[in-house]
Amino acid sequence: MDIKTIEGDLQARELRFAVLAARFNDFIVDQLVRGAVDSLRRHGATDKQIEIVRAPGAFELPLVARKLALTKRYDAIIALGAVIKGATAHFDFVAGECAGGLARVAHDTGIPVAFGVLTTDTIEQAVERAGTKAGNKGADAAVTAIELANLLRRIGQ
Ligand code: INI
Repeated sequence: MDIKTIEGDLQARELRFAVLAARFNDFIVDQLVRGAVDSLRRHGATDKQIEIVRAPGAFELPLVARKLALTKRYDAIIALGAVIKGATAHFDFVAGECAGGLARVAHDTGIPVAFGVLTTDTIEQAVERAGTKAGNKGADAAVTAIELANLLRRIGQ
């Protein structure tokens, strides 16, 4: 096919990342951070290219992500958290504000924000997505962040 295709590769050697993690449910979120950092390293990033930033909970991630994006220090932000339904009645508000807020930050600033926030019914489901049966969603979000950062660069060139 002779059609020009623009896509982002998975090379992280020249990119800077903020790994933005909620402290709430840290026994899960720490595994997402581990997966994200491991994935960035495997794709060529050194530790100097990665900064880990902690926020209180998933609800606060959009505010902190916006501040980080506006510094222009990062090519992408990887937002990590775990909102678990069984543990809270205000699940829908926390999860909804978190997802919508993070999307708005990306749209408003042009800095990619990868969504690595688990929203599950049970703790077991969260454990499955944090490095056990169902992979590691932090690692997945990191790969998305790399691809998006490279894609936006290429579109901008
Ligand atoms: N924050 C989370 O990251 N995950 C949760 O499951 C959660 N629950 O269950 O309530 C949660 N709540 C805290 C919230 O994110 C804010 O930090 C808090 O409401 C203060 O603004």
